[in-house]
Amino acid sequence: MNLQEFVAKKYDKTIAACSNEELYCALLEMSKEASGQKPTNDSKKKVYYISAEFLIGKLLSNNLINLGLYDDVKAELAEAGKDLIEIESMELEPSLGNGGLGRLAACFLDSIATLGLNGDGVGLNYHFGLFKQVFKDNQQFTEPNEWITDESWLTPSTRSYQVPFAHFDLVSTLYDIDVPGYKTATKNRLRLFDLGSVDSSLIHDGINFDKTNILKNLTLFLYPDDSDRQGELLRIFQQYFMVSNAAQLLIDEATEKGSNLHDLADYAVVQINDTHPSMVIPELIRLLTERGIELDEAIEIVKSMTAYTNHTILAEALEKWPLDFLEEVVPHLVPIIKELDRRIKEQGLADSVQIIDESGRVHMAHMDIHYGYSVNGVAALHTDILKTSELKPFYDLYPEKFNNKTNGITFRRWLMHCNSSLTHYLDQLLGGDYHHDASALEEFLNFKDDAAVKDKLESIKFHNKRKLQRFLEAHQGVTINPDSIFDIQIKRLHEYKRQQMNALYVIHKYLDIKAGNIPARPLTVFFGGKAAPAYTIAQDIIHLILCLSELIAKDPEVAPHLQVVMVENYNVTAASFLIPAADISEQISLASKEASGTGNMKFMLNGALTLGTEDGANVEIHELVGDENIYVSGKDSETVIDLYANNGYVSREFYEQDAIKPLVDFIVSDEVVALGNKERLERLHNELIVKDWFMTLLDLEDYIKVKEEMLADYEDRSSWLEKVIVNTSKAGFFSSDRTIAQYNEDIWKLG
Ligand code: 26Q
Repeated sequence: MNLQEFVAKKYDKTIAACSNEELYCALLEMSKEASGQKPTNDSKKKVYYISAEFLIGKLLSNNLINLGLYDDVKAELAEAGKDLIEIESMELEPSLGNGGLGRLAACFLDSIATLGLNGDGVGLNYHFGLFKQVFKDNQQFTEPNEWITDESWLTPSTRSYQVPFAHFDLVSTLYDIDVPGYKTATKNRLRLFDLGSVDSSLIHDGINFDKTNILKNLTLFLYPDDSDRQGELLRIFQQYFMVSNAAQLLIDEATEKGSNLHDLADYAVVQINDTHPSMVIPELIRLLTERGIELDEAIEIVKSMTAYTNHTILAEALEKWPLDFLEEVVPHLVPIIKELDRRIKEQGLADSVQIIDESGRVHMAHMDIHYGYSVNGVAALHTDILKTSELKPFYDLYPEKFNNKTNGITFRRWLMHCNSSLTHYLDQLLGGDYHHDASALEEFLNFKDDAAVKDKLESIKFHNKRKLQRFLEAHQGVTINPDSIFDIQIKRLHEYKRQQMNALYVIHKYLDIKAGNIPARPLTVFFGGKAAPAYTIAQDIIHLILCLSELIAKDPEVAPHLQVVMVENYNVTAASFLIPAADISEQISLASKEASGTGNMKFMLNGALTLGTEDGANVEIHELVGDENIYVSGKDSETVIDLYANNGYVSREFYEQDAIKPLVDFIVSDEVVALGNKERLERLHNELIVKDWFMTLLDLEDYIKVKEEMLADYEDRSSWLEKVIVNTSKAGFFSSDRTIAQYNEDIWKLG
């Protein structure tokens, strides 16, 4: 059935007579019907990708692309004078993730489905997801993001489980979201568990709510990635609810297929996405013993079917739950966790590898490593650091468990959907092989000296800048200059990601222009990202960026040459407009701290050049494109790790240097303070001078130098575009299809 027939049946109207909202609902229903007709994969063994986050983004266009309906629908709409982009803007974005880890899970589902593997995502259906960010008085405020509407991608299922807690049992409901692979015969699913009694009237003043009323609050919100100790009990409730449901689901599905539970590992493998789902290990052991399996055997079964992915080396992000908390929420897991710990203690191993430490805290990652069969990092450098430093004692014990799986991104969303102009052009030049086999993009290298191709790439980039211009006008009423260089840093606000270093560059540029050095071409510096509400310094960095943005916009001497835009409520939708428009991709984390990064891969694919440190997957980008086609600055990870080990970094020594002091002091200058909150600016200023834990001032001078070189190089358009071609050609390695093929080959071993 084509769209016209579908609309005639649903509304008794022509496409032209429908509102955009009606067309959105019709397309949603049409896609759900099309994926509903596909069978699920029924092969014996299945992977359960359990994750607290799935940052899936809007689904309409991607599902249409994957179902092979996109081009026809677009043509039908165009014929009726309708625009798919406008219809798509009716869809609300589910914000079921904080950032990289959640977005990775979404890319992985697309690739698992596209490769025809048997696997589902399992998580929670947060009614309001992550908070919505709004700016007022140059500061961040938070509001609930209501994304679930009457017509949605969620399909209620009849599955339901009883989940025991200390003082009550809860009964879950389950919603499925279909994940159609790219032109595949079968479909996969995202299974989101929920609780019927959740009640949004609990929310007051922004995103505050009664943290104690579990029956009403359990799946209201996703926790922001922060170090806020408040609400930890609720997080344990959420995590256990998620994993108990997942464990019961996988046992049921395996049993339905004929498992006698002794052979459960032949039917199911669990990928534990960071430590948030780690309680699945004791929960599976509990459920197996409850079903008559001896403890020793249950432990062995679970050991052979659980695999753990580490996404961070920041010590403060590694979860350690106090035993008291677990006693309060899930007392029935505590004896199992203690037994798992006892078996390790019995071996007389070092303190550093114990599950329960001397303060009675349960180290979730340690439990995963001892009682799972695989531990992986998410980029080559990250896995090396895990082996040689952060998890070294574990690597010494179990070298065979450790493996690297460099992250990837789905090209369906991050090229074909967000950059249709470039996609069509690549199709013309290379044919469509790369849609299925990303390594075929290398053929694009043949055009690196072709002037006509470079002209076309220039015009595609300009077109994408215009699209971003329209989006930002509509989204937050900001006007940008599409003839300027677009320099973009979009990611969660975190000190280690060093948005503050980029802000110090902006100050440098501002002062330089004030001193009469007019740049060859205007520069627009974009930032986007949310700061966890409890993360004060991250809020202060946003405040500085917003103040600089206002200061520059109001200065007629500087505004024609420099603009700073902080995109409000940065999310997957905003990313899909920003990335295709970028010239410069800012990836400037302190070396050793960014496990991988995945935005870096999206920018490279879409023809932006990386300005980065030797960190995470930047290292692999560097290796692939070569020195000529990337801009690297800053100290390397070995130097940084040594500095930490020897307490060798003293930020004040750098602050005192002539080139740095005026930039840092500008944060508390009269002109900035006049636009902002003195307390915030002074706190940030002081932090940089007396602490600067992530060594901003160490790398600042080199960063400014390399960025200036990069801007100068931009003026040689032919040579710049040659670098662009190399970057896009080499991006094939970062397809999540490759990553998932490796997970399957080395870890899951699905038939
Ligand atoms: C922990 C405790 C309490 C509340 C929240 C959290 C929490 C929530 C989310 C801790 C961490 C996260 C998310 C981490 C994350 O997104 N890590 C990123 O994972 C990407 C995919 O592997 C990498 O590319 C990034 O480098 C890494 O930062």
